[in-house]
This record gives sequence, structure tokens and C-alpha cells, in this order.
Amino acid sequence: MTAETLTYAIGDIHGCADLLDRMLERIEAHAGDRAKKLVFLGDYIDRGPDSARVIETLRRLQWRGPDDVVCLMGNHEAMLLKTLHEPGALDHWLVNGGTETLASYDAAGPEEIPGDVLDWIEALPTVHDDAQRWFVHAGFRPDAEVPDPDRETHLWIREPFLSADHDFGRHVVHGHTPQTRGGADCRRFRTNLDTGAVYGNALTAGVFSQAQGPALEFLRVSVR
Ligand SMILES: [Mn+2]
Repeated sequence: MTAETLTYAIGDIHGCADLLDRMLERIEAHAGDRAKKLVFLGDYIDRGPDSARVIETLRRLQWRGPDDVVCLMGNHEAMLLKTLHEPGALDHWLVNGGTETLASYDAAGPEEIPGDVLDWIEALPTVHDDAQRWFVHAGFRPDAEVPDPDRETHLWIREPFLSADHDFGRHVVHGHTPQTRGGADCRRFRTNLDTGAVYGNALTAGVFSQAQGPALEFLRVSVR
């Protein structure tokens, strides 16, 4: 194996299935004949119009290339799972976009979402690593061991992660906190790829090589 593998990490999708389709086309065209891995950073569901189709697309990709497609869990997937065990968690999820997710499954409640979908979500990892990077939905605690073992942190943290300028030993690639300036947030030790696709902004993918932690470049698709 001589050719370099490119890794494409994709930010928060939130039910924007059309943008995801267009991003996958962009990635295909960009990679050409080069080997590629895809890492999805979580928050596939909620708020946007077609969460069911986003999940279906991701599962099909994974089925075709199980070694080349990683789907991490986001806090929105975790919120959905929580409603299955805690009835009191339902309202919180619904007002955070769960209503749109249920509509996309034509479901009256989370228990009507197909069991194989819920099983798939339940099995999603919260951290992925390659030689150069950590991939996680939200981030790590700056003062924790590396990688931070706390799953709730992986799903939910904003501060102090975002302003810590902390070296975790490898570059951290994450989403979760939408960037209002439209572009990815590129810092010394981390890159935030959540560019607020569901708020009418772009869906962004970072293109990563085996040679360096930070992205080589970014691919963006948007409705505008
Ligand atoms: Mn999130």
C-alpha cells in the first residue's frame, strides 16, 4: 500500500440529508482514486427535515465499507436514547429537535423508531483515533487523562474545552458548537467542523492526511 489515505471528517448534519448527499459527492470527486476514510462527528438527527434519511445513508455507507466509515455518537443521539429509559427526558429531546426526528420516521414516540435504528445508535462509539488525531463530538476536559474517559464530556462539553488552548498530544477534531462565521474553527490543537448546516449555513468536511494533525483543506456545501 503506497498511496496515501485521506481522512474526511464531517461536522454536525442534523437531518440535512440533501446536504449530506451533496457532501458525499464532493468527497468522491475530491478523493478520486485515492483511498479514503470517513469519520462522522455525531448529531445526525434532530432539528432538520430528514433525520431518518441521514441515518439510512450513514448505515448504507458503513455496510459497504465497514473499515472505512466511522460514525461517532453526538449528544442528540444520546438524548434520543435517554428518552427510552427515562420518560422525563422526552420533553427535553422534543424541544431540541426531536419532534422533527419523530416526523421523519412517521413515529408518534421514540419507541416507534425502528429497533434496528435504535440498536445502531446505541452501539456508536464516542471517540475515534488515528495516528495523528482524536475525533470526538464535543471535546475533552483539558485537565483529564488523554483521552478523557468521561463519555458525557465527549458528548456535551463546551467550556473549558473551547477556550483552553490545550495540547492533548494529538490534534482534536470535533463539532457540537456551531460556528456563526460560516467556516471551520481552526486552532493550534483542535479543529471545530460544526458550521451550522441546520441553521442555513454550510455543512463542512475537513480533509486530513497521515502527515499532519490539522486539516489540509475544507470542503463545504450549503443551500445558498
Ligand atoms: Mn452536539
